[in-house]
Amino acid sequence: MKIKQVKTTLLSLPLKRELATSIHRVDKVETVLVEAVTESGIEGFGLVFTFSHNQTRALKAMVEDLVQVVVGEEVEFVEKIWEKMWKRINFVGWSGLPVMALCAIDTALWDIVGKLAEMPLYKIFGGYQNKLLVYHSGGQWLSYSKEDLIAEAKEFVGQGFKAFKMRIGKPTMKEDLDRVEAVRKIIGDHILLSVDANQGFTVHYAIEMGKRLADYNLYWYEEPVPANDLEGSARIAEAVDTPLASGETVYTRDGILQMLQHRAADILMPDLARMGGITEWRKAAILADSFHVPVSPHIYTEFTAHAAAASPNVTICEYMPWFDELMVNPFKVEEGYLILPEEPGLGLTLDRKAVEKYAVR
Ligand code: SMN
Ligand code: MG
Repeated sequence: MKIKQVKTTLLSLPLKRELATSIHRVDKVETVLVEAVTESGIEGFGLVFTFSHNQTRALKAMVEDLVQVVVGEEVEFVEKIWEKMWKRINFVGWSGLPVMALCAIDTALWDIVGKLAEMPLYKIFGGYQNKLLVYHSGGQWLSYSKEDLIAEAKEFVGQGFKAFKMRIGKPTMKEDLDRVEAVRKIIGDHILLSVDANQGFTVHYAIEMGKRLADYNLYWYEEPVPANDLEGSARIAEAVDTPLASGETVYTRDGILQMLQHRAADILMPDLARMGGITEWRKAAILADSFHVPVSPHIYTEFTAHAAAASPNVTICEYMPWFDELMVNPFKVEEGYLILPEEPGLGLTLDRKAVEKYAVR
C-alpha cells in the first residue's frame, strides 16, 4: 500500500512539575508528532522529542527532509524505506537529530503495517509476553526533598508499582546515600529500586559510590559517567556488585555494539529515538541478546512496548507517562505491569482535542 502523505506537528507538553537530574532541568517536552497516511486512508503515527523548542524545530525540519524519500513507497517495505532514509542522512550524520527524525517516521510506518495486517505489532514481531514489568520513572528527581521522595515512593507502591527509579548526583555522596537509605527503608526489601546518576560522576567517585550503594539492594546503577567513556563504565561495572545499566545516550546498533564490545554495562537501555525507530531497536535488542545482555528500553514506553514484548531479553521497561494525555486510550498499567493492547498496530489512538491543545503554531 503506497504512502500518500507524512505530516508533522510541533507540540509543547508541559510537565506537571519541573524535573531535575545531574544534567537535565526540564519543564516541557518539546515534541514532533509525525502522522503518515496511505493512499487507502490508513493512518499511523510516531513521535520524537527534545527538551528544547529550537532543537525540536530542527528535528521537525529533519523529518520533513526525509518525507520526500518516503512518500510513494510501499509501506510494507519498512526495511527498504529505512535504508533510503539512512542513506539520505549520511551527509549530516548517523547520529543525533537525523537518526531521531528517522525514528518518528519508522514508528508511524510500523503502526500502519500493523493496521493493514489487523494485528498488534508485538504479535507480528513474534510475541514473547503480553504484559511488561515496568518501573515508575516519572519522579524521584534530584530537585525533590527527602520528604518529597518518601511521600512519592509510598504513592508509587500504593499504585501497585513493583519497581521505580531515583536520581542521584547531589553535591555530596552522603546526601545521595541518605536519600537512597530513606527511600529503601520506607518501601521495604521487595520493591525493585534503581538509581540513575545521569553521567554526573568521575570513574573514581562512581566506584566509591557504587560500593557504598551496595547496602541498599539496588536493582541497577545507571549511567554513572559520561556516556562516551566506555572504558570508564566498564571499570565501574567490574568493580561494583550492583548491575550497571547504561546505553540511553548511544545511537543505533553501532553504539550498542561498541558498548557490548567494551563490556561497558550489564544491562543495556536502547532509546527508541536514538536507535532510529522500531526497525533498528529490534536489531539492537537481538544484538544484546547475542552477547547475553538484558535490555530495558529507555523512555518512549508506548512506542517501544511492542518491540520489547517480542524481545526475550527485555527484563523491565521504563514507565514515563509524558504522552498519556495525547491518547484516547493510553496503555493500562495493572499491578505494576503494562498491558499490551490487542488493537492493531501500536494500538494507540490520538486524542485530536489534546493534539490541538498542545500544538505550537
Ligand atoms: C532521563 C532522561 C531524560 C530525562 C529524564 C530522565 C533518565 C532516564 O536518564 O533514564 O529516564
Ligand atoms: Mg537514565
